[in-house]
Amino acid sequence: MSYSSPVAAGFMFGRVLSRFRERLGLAALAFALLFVGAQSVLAHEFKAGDLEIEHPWSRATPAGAKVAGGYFTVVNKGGTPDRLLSISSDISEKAELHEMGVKDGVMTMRPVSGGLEIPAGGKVALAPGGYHLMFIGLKRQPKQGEKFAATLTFEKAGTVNVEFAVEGMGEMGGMDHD
Ligand SMILES: [Cu+2]
Repeated sequence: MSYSSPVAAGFMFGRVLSRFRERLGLAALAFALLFVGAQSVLAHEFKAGDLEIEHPWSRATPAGAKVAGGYFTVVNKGGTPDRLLSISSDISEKAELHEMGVKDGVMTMRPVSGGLEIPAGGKVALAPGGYHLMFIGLKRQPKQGEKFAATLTFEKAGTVNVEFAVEGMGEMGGMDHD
């Protein structure tokens, strides 16, 4: 079979696409879009200078919750260390970098002062149970499936606009902070 014109090719493509959609459903279509779109649906990353910020994500929060966590991995491909200095987002009054640890047998969180170093050629993961961002004073509840914008400021790489993908509440979704 050959396509004699772009119009015919487009028509055939449309036919194939609609049949494909019928047979495999929307989930498969979303997966197919991974290979078409510039930015993927499931994984996403942001670049600034030598830094790559991989898959920023947050959790949906129960109604009335005042805080939400923020997580991602920063990869430093450069030859000098950098430092995450500050975070801001329209979703909350303020955002802090926190560290989780055990003090006197009790899990505690405390703000990290002086920023978080991203070693040269290394990476740092912000994840539940360790370093994380805290969006404090939520202006609304982040909903599962949406993305919200935030700005990260690094000492050398400067300011990076990222989007946090909101995932389900999960086991630790209701954790409290002071
Ligand atoms: Cu915290």
